[in-house]
Amino acid sequence: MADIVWRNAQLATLASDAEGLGIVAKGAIVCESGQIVYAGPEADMPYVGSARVVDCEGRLITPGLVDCHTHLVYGGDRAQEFEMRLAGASYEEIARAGGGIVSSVRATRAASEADLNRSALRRLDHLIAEGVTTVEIKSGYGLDIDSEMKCLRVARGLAHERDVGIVTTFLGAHALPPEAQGDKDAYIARVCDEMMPAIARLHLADAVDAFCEGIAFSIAQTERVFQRAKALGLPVKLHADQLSNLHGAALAARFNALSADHLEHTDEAGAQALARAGTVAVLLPGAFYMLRETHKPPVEALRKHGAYIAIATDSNPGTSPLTSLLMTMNMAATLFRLTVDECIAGVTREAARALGLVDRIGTLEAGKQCDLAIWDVVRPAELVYRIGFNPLHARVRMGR
Ligand code: DI6
Ligand code: FE
Repeated sequence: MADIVWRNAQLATLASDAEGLGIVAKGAIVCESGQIVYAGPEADMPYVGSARVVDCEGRLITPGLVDCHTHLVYGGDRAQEFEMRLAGASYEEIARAGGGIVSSVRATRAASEADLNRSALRRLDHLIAEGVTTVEIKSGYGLDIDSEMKCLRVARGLAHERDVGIVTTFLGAHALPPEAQGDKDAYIARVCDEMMPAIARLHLADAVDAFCEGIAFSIAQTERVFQRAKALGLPVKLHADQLSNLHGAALAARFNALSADHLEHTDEAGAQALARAGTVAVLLPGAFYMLRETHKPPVEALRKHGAYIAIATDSNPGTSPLTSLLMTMNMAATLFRLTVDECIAGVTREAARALGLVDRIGTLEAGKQCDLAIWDVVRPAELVYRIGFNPLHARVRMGR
């Protein structure tokens, strides 16, 4: 028996077989036990008996938003480093001088689980206030086994305090911790042989990520991480080609990664490899903006080869202190020239795909979890066009 119905709404269903956003001008959604059982024209709605009926008064309903790439759990902040960057220092210079990611590692190690929970909740609440119903959260500011586990436990724990889906990713291969004294290979061995198996055993991570970059880890080191993840049955994803083209996108495709993220320096062959593998290209305009990067991801090539494109906040203390997916859509449109449809698909269906969850969330279709964002807008473009304005009317997760 249906328990709740939203009627008199404009739907952006994002249904895979539909054109563009899959708009239904006068639509209804029927929910039963937290699942969508009908999403389509109100005129064709099935009999709903005594279900509660909500009149949406013409508002737009999209799938609940999905932020598929964040580093939400960390200690401290990097406002001081931001000031140094404003004074002329580059991100790479700061990283090489022992600042950057490593300064967040010090603060994260020093923080208690309660501290980390409190600071992450404040950021999570900003996302939720804009209609986000699922968030991916990476570790990667602990970089030793206890601190990485601490961050993953905090991330998982957020789902008990807020009505939100949390997906966790182990990013032990994010940076070299100070105690490794420059020995990247030895550290990667610890990531693969100690940290990852222990984290897998406790089911603390749903996937494994790495930062493949000159200032981080090489292609060969990333391959070792990926091979171990595959052996443990964990899907992989990659921070690829953000600052230079190490051909990380092609590597991610070779391992059938869920996603390859950043991609500012990816070439056409990399874009084609992603498309062929079905690996989602996750664009992160917040980091592009914050670093005043000028080399853009190969959007035309991704389109030409038919790659899936998602966008995410990359919320992190260094390169993207951003907790707004609405702002991220605006940035993706203005900076990368994504269309409105690409932006909205990028924070719903394609972001769900990047998490391996597109069979459960990300569209308004029968059989999907009933996660909705109901917006006080007339045109879907308004979600992308405004800057710093939140038109969310209501947020529904699992039918509530
Ligand atoms: N790429 C990024 O943009 C973040 N991590 C990564 O691998 C930056 C993380 C930081 O600077 O704290
Ligand atoms: Fe990131």
